Amino acid sequence: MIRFLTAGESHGKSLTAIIDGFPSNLKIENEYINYHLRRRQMGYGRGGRMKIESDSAEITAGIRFKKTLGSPISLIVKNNDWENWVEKMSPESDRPKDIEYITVPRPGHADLVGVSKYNFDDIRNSIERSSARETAARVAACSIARKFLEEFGIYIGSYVESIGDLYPADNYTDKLFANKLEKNFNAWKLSEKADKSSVRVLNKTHEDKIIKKIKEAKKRGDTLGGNFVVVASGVPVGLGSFVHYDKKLDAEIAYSIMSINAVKAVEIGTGFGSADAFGSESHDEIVIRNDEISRKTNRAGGIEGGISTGQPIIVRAAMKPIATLMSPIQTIDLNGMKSIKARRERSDFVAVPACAVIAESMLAWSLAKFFLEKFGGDSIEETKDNYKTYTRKLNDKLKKNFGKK
Ligand code: EPS
Repeated sequence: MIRFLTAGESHGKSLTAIIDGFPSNLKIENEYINYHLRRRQMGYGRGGRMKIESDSAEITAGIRFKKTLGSPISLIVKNNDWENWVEKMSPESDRPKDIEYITVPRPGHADLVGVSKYNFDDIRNSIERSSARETAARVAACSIARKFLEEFGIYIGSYVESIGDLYPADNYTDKLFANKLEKNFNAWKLSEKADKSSVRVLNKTHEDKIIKKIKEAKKRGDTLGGNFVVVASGVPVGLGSFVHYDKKLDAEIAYSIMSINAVKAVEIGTGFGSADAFGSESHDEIVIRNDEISRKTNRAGGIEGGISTGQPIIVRAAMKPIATLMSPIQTIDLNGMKSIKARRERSDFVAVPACAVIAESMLAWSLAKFFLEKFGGDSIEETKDNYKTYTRKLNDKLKKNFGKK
């Protein structure tokens, strides 16, 4: 079983991740992790913090001469902004007298629920750990999973589908559901294309419209959310199971993606849309394609009965608008319990492009978790042997089993 934990406050000294359970001899280079960390920092509409940070991971355990040892891996991502917060965030010193107590919670953020739950007298204590800064540690940790999957030809990519209710005229997601993809479709190519756009969309006209809308939102002191799609290609038939609720691959993926800050909805395949269609318009006909069992369409998003079908995994998620508003909405001051406008805090205006990159990472984690549960192995060589034995002539096995009848 693989697992990871992260630690770190947004303006603390650093973020830490401990990753456990990967087999030995998997090749990992810092630059691979840093590449994905840089992708998380991109996107038009980010706030001032991304100008301060240039995230990179220091590997402090579990890897020797660029290969995993099978022992726990630990990674550190430094916060450059820490220099400006040493006094305000010190773990060792007593609280200095002149440090502001934050008493005005922002609606939509974790401010109020955090202070209520943890019995704090300063909202800063909620802000720090609930900040999406933590996702830098996730991307670093999950890049081990992503690299692991690539050894088996499993690739993950994403793109932004909408920001502020602006969708492209020709939506690529429909093509995914129609399953009309090129032979040897590689989902990473979607990210390569999306990364060239400042808002990670696949179409230039769409990008221009979105940039205009973000500019409008900024001018009004407002923020925006949006939808994004994450896809995995090369996933073999058989990850996940119908035997238990917590073995279902779609449930696992929904959990992973929903855990990302500001995500409010997750769909697998046509998701909510499937509820409105006839069965005949909803399910994917089983066909033989290039001598292999396949599906005519992929509205199921690559999962049936909690098990991967071998078709691309398609996940769509919705990110709500960032909760910090420069033209704030109404809240209360906990000091005096009077109505007041919410507090302003440096923040992003839009972070949907980054959210999609984080979702790629979480999807990689979920797939690697179920992949290793199925194929096991203490070394990557052993995992590869197990994988080959299973996948070799999978369809031939079915033919043999059923041919007798
Ligand atoms: C983020 C770092 C944060 C925010 C953002 C994400 O930095 P700071 O709070 O210092 O500006 O930019 O977090 C939020 C929008 C939020 O609501 O928590 C990051 O590294 O991604």
